[in-house]
Amino acid sequence: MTEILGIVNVTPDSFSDGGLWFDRDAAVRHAVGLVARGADIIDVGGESTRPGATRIAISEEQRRVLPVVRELVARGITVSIDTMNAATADAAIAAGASIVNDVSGGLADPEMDDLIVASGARFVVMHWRGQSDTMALNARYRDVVSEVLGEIEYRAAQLIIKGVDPSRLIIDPGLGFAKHAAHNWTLLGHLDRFTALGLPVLIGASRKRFLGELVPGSAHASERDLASAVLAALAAREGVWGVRVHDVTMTRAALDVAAAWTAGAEEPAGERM
Ligand code: PMM
Repeated sequence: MTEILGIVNVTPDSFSDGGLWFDRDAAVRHAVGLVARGADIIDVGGESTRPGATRIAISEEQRRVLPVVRELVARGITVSIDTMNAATADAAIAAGASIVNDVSGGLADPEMDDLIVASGARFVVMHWRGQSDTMALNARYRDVVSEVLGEIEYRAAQLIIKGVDPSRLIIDPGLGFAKHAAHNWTLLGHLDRFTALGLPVLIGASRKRFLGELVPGSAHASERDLASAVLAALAAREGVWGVRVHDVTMTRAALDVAAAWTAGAEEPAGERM
């Protein structure tokens, strides 16, 4: 079954849900609700990565996320920490987080690799070409699939050489990060190249701008949930390990349909009820 990572952004400015879960208790309540609706993992982030976002102090990031991580772990929830800072990842792991979801794949903080080697946590190697203020300039590719794949493989190999067991790695093409809509669709159309690497693949497409460009009348991010759920189902059929989403209810239904379809395909065609 495809894992659902439910997003909890403890930020005042994320592009789709900024400010909604900024208060600690509201963030915890929201996360518990996501688990009740079918999330397998909660991805907690304290810093917005939307295009043009300004970076915040590490102390402020930790003030936002650590109490939420602690509270969720105490309730038996599997937590992933969405951070580019090794110090925050370290503190979150100490608080019980079991996955570090670094949108820079370890490139933003030179301390991140060593922390991951030492920590035993799982690590998301997302494709990234620079902070959000330079992202648009870096969206240049001759062959987007081969370049994104090659850059991810290079990062994964560096981590493995340093001592990270491959079973701890998850890869992510980083939709929307230094990618225009056409790049995202080309990457999704060639997901088999990513799954063929043999590492679990995570897809984060939920509510992103390229879905808004496709679906008329979805100027507001929350109007992109149906498109996000359909995309999750198609990605699941391609064999991805997980999807990172805002609307867990719709995603759960979409993934259940995809799983039933896959099970149907495994039945002998001539079977009579
Ligand atoms: N996208 C965002 C944040 N974190 N993590 C992973 N692994 N993959 C993504 O695509 C990704 C991410 C930006 O979206 P948000 O502002 O809705 O959290």
